[in-house]
Amino acid sequence: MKNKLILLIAIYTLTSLILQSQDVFKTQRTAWLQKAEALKPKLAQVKVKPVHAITTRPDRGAFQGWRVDRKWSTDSLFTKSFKNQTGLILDFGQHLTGYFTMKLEEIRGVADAPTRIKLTFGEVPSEVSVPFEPYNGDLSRAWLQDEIVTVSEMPSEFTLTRRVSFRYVKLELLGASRFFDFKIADAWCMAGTSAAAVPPPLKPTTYEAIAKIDSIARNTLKECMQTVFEDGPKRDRRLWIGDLYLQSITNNHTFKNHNLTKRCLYLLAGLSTEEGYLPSNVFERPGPHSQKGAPFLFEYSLLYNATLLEYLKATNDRTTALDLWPVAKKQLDNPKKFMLDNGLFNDTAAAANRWWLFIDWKEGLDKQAPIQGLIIFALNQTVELAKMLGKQNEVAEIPALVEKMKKACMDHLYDKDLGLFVSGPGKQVSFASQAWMVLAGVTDTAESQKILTYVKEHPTAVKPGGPYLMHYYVEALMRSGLTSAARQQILSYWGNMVIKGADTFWEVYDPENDYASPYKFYPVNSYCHAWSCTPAYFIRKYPEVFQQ
Ligand code: RAM
Repeated sequence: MKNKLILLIAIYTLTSLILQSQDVFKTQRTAWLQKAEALKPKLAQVKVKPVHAITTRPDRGAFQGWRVDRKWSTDSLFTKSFKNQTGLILDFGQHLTGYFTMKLEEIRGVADAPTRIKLTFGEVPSEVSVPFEPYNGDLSRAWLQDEIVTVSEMPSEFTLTRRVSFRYVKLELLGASRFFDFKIADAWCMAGTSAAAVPPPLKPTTYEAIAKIDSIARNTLKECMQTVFEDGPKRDRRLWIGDLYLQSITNNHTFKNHNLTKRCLYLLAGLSTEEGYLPSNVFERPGPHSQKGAPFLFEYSLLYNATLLEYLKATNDRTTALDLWPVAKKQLDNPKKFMLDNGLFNDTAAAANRWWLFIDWKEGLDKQAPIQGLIIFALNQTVELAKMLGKQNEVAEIPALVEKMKKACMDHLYDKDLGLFVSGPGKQVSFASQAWMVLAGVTDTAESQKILTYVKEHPTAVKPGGPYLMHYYVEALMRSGLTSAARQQILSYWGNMVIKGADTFWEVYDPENDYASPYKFYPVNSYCHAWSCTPAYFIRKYPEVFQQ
């Protein structure tokens, strides 16, 4: 027994020693995290006051069934008793991310008891209108931005410690003494962003609807640009690689805050696992850390490489790209892990091993073909990066792997009768599969045009579930020269959000279902979401298509 114990302890110590020595970036990670820290931006702050007081009312024709009803000036709120105005909503007229302050003052008698007020912040009207209880959502109930404040003295000014992200705030009186009366004397938000630059105006020839989409897309990105590129300033308020990729390419064509991208690239590298693989998302506070134990989001680790390549192209900052090259190279271990001899990635084996293959928020989407395309895309991007850095000898075997994987697409995933790529045992046809095959360069221009056209006509093709995949679909249209279809897609998809009242673009949008939510409760969706900002990228990168 004793011997067994000693043996176990010895094995444990040895394994932890081996594991420790296996921290592949042990010597670099501290410096990477220090660089990230040094690049932390100071936010530009503005004080913003509400523009109106409003109420909402149910309306079947309105987005999520709620519309702004009456509007009146804030003067009456700020001068008259709040007791008769409970339930009022302040409308700030724009999406804000920051700290909310309110001032309360007596207007009759003396505050002989505490006053309790509930504040509910919302990005869209439904969030300040529908009850949150009973809450059956999949994510923490605490993401919903309702806060109860108890004020013990008057006059009084308080600032919520929680950072909020909103356009509307509903104020409800939960308790006050009947021996005195008070008013809300003032309210404001100190709003912050790290997107300080003003991007150049669009050409005067730009169609009005496109200009509007561009301005909302920029606003979306601006709000998500805090001390990192957050996925959503309301939720999840953290850096995710997939979101970063799309934000950084849009930033390259708008705010050009390249240091923020650099900071994020360093932060992720510094928080890579001991094996050297990238976590899908990281938190900044209380100190930089990743969500240990979370499933490995395989494709996001690969999209890091694409982000680094685009950063290098936009900045020419070879020093950073060379510093981080080992991380990019390390990610290339993974695609090979579940690669079959025939060049097909074994998505079911990867998923069984707790790898998260995301592609889109879409129930029932088969991932086999889209992930195959995405891997090829990322491998190509990494080879391009290697070439720019003079490191092609370090990825010498990749081009052959790419060819093999492309051949596997044609041999096993292409349905000649349909003229489309199919995915999984059920041979599912989806927009995701066609888009990623195009972006992988599996098809030439003529073939790409065909598959992107046929998929639209296919009666049961699985459509994109949200703006994230919609971005890649539009990118695929652009890449195949279907530029007017790309323009049309942006006008109809993002344009439709504008018609439905968006100030910032949403995390999830299904034109056929305003209540769609991957989290089983639509108010917890993020309505200012990173990956929805890319119309500004397309509009500015291709002025000949979008600004004429
Ligand atoms: C959600 C967020 C985030 C995304 C991940 C995969 O939690 O919407 O933006 O990157 O999913």
